[in-house]
Parts: sequence; structure tokens; C-alpha cells
Amino acid sequence: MKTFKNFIAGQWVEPSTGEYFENRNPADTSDVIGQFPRSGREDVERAIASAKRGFELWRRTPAPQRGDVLRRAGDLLVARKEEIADLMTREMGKPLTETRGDVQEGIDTAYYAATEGRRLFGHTVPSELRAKWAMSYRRPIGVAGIITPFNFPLAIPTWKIFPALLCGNAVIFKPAEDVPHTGTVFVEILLEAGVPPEVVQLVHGFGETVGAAIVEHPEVPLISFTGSTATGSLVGETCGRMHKRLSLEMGGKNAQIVLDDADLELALEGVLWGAFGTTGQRCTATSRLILQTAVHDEFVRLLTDRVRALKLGDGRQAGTDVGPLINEAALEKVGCYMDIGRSEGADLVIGGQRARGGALDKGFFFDPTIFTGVAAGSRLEQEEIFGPVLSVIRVDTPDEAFRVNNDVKYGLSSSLYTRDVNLAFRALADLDTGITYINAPTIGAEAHLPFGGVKQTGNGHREGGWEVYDFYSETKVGYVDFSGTLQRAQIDTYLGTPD
Ligand code: UN1
Repeated sequence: MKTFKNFIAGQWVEPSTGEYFENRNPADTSDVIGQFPRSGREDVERAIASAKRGFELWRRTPAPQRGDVLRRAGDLLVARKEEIADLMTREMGKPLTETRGDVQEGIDTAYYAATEGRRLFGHTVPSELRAKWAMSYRRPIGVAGIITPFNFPLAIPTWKIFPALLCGNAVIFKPAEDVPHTGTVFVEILLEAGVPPEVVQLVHGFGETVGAAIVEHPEVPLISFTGSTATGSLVGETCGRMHKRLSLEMGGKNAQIVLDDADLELALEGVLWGAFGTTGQRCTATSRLILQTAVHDEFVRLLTDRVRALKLGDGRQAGTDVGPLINEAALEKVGCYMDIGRSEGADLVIGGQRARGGALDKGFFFDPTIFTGVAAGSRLEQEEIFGPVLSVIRVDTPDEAFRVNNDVKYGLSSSLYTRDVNLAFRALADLDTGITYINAPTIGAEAHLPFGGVKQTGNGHREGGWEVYDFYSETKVGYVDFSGTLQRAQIDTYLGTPD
């Protein structure tokens, strides 16, 4: 079996613990990708000590040069796109079309970051005093702790690591234990692109040990975490106590609303992709479908037919629409929600069980599932499942649809299908989410716009786009008084009439 290593202090090294965990293909658990370090606190300590040295070098490297390094990382991702997509599908299951998209998102993020190296704007404003210059500018912060999930094994690390590096920070990276191979290849690419060895550290392992050690370390002043709301709360408590800068990207319970006047065929395509793409394992996945009464029955009938035709299988095989869930625990969790749905009186229209038969027996496959008659406020309607499960809620009016959409603790994405321009703009104003799509599904955010949610989805920060650069840099203000006299702000201003 192939044995992989950590990258610490400029070298590929074995973990201090001497322990490893196996990484298997979720579509075929007999296919072992390799074993990866089950690292301990000591590895994290060494990585952080090294990253601090890397930071001293990197923060002095001009931002345009840092941008050039990231451009080369983008070029390498372009050259290795197919290979990375293939290993990513083998490692986490989503079809190749989707893993290619995942790599493309990384490429887009790299090229955006590269150009930001020549912007990274601050402000220059007039001073209230004569012969005085006033400006704000950005400084790097230090060692950034980056903790990422399994569902976008390349894209999400790039969302965090490229802007962190561009701003001049060093990085300690812990990829999800389900996708350590993609994380390893990504770090290889960063090094090949020219990121100096001590500027990036890769420590494999589990959240309770490696993740916790990073979050709790006093010399990691900023943490970016994408994962469950429960874990995010723990991370947030520690960061709050230690006064760390923290970006949280957590759960979702996103709805697609289809009103009576909608283009039903378009809405069907949308919900199929939104609910069952990535096997429902996106924080932006459509897990609720809110249907207005007049279209409800017909839409459910058409959708059920389309869901029946979805082909489950190995994402590396042509024709596969839906891959496996990530692991056994995910399978169990999704299974539990079948019992919850039934006990709450929802009607199971299709799916509802582990998919069996032939090659499917080798992996963690679950049948795409639809429940109708789901009550607003029920657990099925409120809780994030992170699987191929769609809950249908019937409403009478657009107002009721908006209310149901907003009445969950999460607020990442929402979608409205309508031909009514007034309702479309009302949705942009009133749907309580970080992203609203009109006549498009809840998934598919673009890399150059800010990404994030409201309520318990996040903590106010955004990834992607231009806003993420605020998170990874500290704004400092500089004043230069070249009058040669003491001028007192707020006191020597406008004494008498300004001339
Ligand atoms: C996530 O599921 O954590 O908009 C991110 C989308 C993707 C990103 C999803 N571009 O669905």
C-alpha cells in the first residue's frame, strides 16, 4: 500500500505518532488509495514553528511576486486538470464532470488571486489638516490555520489558501481525512509553483487532534473553517476565547421555490442538479423544494420520473449521474432521516434506502429520495442531512413560500423560479440567505463573487471574490505630517473660517 507523508518544515515527513489511516474509494471500498499520517500535536507544533519562519520571508515578498507564484499554481492546475479530477473522483465519489468543475474553480481562484497581487487596494483620503497625508493599507497577519471539508477537495482549499498566501500569510493546512490525496497533490503544486517550503505546511489527520491543535495554538492568529455548524461552534468558542480572527462556513438548508407561473421544465432541471448533484453533499444543495399549490402535483410527478432515471454508480464511469456518499457514517446519518421523515408523517415518494445490486454493493450508495407532505417546522424540513434527500413543502402563496424559506436556522442559498419580475426582485430583497438565484438552482456560485451565508451558516465573513482579502489582511492606517509643526487632529481643524 502506498504511504503518504506530511509536509512540515520544508520536507515530506512521517508523522511523529508513527500512525496512519487508510483512504478508500467510496464507490468501491476494496480500492485502497493509500495510507495517510494520523498526526498528533507534536506534528502541528513543528509545522507552526516552521510556518512562523516562512511568514517572516513571505510577508516581505512583494504582493505582485506572490501573485506570480499563484498564477503558476493556476497554470499547473490547468496542465494537471484531468489527472486531479480523476484522483478526486476516486477519493470522494462525485462524477468526473463535477470534479473537473472543482479543479476549474481552483484555476479561476488562482488567476483571480494572481491579479489581486497588483491591487490589494487600501485607501488614500484627504487629511483634515494641512500638509498631512492619510492612507490605509493592508498588512499580512501571520500563520493561517486552514481546515477544509471533503465535498470540494480542491476548490475549497484554494478559496482559502490562495488569498491567505496572496496577502502574505503562511499556511498550515489540514484537509478532511476523507480527501487527503487531493490535499497532498495541491501542496505539491504550490511548491512546484514556487511557494517557499516553510510558507506552506500540510498536516494530515483528524479534527479532534490535528484540527483542535491548530485552532488552540496561540501562534495561529487566523482560522478558516468549512464544515458542520456543530464543529464550527466549537471552533468559534475557542477562537472567541483566544481573540482569533475566524471565518466560518457551515451548514445549509437551501430551498428552491417554484411558483405557479414558473417554467416547469427549467425548474425541473434546476432541482435535479441542485438536489442530487454531488449526491446532495454541498452546503449549497437544494434540500427543500417549496411548490405552490397549482403546480405541486404535476411537478412532483415529473420530478419523480426524472429521479427514477438517474444513474447511480462510480463517478469515473461514463453515464453516472450520482456517485456514492462519502463514508459509512454518512450512509447511517441519511438512513436515520428516513425514519425521522416517516415518523413525522411525510410521504416517501421514491428512494429511501441504501442502493444495492451489482457494483453498487461495493460502495456507499443511497437511492435519490423524495419526501412529499413535509411539514414546515418538522425535523426533515429543518435539519441539514447532507445527502440525496429532497423534502417537498406545499404552499398557497408566494408570501408563504418566502416565510417557509426563511424559517430555518441556516441561510446560505435560495432559489426562486418565476416569470414575475416583481417577485424576482422581492426575493433578492427578502429571502434571508447569502445568495439568491432567480431561475437557477441553489448551487453553482462563481469564484469571483463573495460566497457565504447568514444566520447559523456563517459568522459574517465571505470567501471568494474581493471580500475574502479583507479576512486575510489587517488594515493599517498611516499618517505622514510634512508641515513641520505640531498639528492636532480634531483640535487645530477649522479654527475660525477655512481659507
Ligand atoms: C460548498 O458546498 O461548501 O456554489 C461549496 C456551489 C459551489 C461551492 C459549494 N461552487 O455550489
